[in-house]
Amino acid sequence: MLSDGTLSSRISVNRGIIIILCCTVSLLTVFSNFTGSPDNHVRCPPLLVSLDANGAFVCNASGYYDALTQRPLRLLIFYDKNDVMNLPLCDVKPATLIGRRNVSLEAHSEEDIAADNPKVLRGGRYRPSGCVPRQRLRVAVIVAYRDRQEHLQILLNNLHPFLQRQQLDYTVFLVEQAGNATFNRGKLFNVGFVEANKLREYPCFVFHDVDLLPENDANAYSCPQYPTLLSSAMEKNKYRPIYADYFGGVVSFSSRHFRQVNGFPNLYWGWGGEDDDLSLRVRTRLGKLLQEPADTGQYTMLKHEKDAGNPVNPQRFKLLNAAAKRFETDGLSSLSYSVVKLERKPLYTWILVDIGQPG
Ligand SMILES: [Mn+2]
Repeated sequence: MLSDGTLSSRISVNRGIIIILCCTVSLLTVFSNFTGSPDNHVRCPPLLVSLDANGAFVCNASGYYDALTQRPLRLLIFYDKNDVMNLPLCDVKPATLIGRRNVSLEAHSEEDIAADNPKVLRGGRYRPSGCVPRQRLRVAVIVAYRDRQEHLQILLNNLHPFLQRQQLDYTVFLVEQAGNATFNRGKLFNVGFVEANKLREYPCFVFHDVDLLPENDANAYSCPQYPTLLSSAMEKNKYRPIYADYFGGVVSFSSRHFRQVNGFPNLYWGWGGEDDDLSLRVRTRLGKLLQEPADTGQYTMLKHEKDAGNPVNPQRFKLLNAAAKRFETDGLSSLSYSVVKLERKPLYTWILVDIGQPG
């Protein structure tokens, strides 16, 4: 475990680290009051603990600090449950799954949803307690968003219980476009990818529309061999396939593959096209994309009026025709934005972002 990756991933809490306050007297002696060392040689032990952190721990010369708040952390004791208690790896199909069920279309307040999901940590994170999530079960769920409060509430009310039943180590990120410029779904997803990875390294990403509700928890929000269309069967389409190589709605990507295709295109402002561009990127670069089988990829789409901030993009066919020429130059490699606000809300990490306007 210690050999993989960077310091921040090494010490990140996603290896099933928990706090213990008893039975650890000897360890306590070793690590208590560890807040850095005067000689600038911080070892940032892999087994440690924080009293006041709820986020990504990063080590620098003066000790650990919280990546989000930039505050130094008071460390007590951490240990890796996997090492100490020999916990099993989480099952890919855990016994907590219930299969298909009707989604709830009720819009509860975020406070009520948080109360109904007491195991969800601030920032919209959950970690299973009885098992250690495999690498591909550590997931950032990115929701592109603007001005759909009711849809958001309905989504969160369905999504949190759904994801917990899947025994994932997950965090929900809400990436909200600031201002009134035309909506840009692809760019918001790119921002979510970059910002989430700054807070913690996520091996797996799910990019999620706010108005799609998964119906079947056998539809795993994790990362199989290739990028996968999770929303393969929509109720409004009588659960039939949308069209060949459709890749919109809800898709999953390993971080590695998302980087390999240079992410979403940034150039599609308004409705349509960015998903087909992404589909093309995946098929060209990676050779194939997967689709969740129709008997598990069922979704309910929330109804909404035509969205004035997200008009159909008349440029989309023109852009798509020349899409292959832009894979290298348009995407993660050309992404520019500025974060207006980043805040850990009870049910999600909220990223309000200025992505500019159509240029
Ligand atoms: Mn929609």
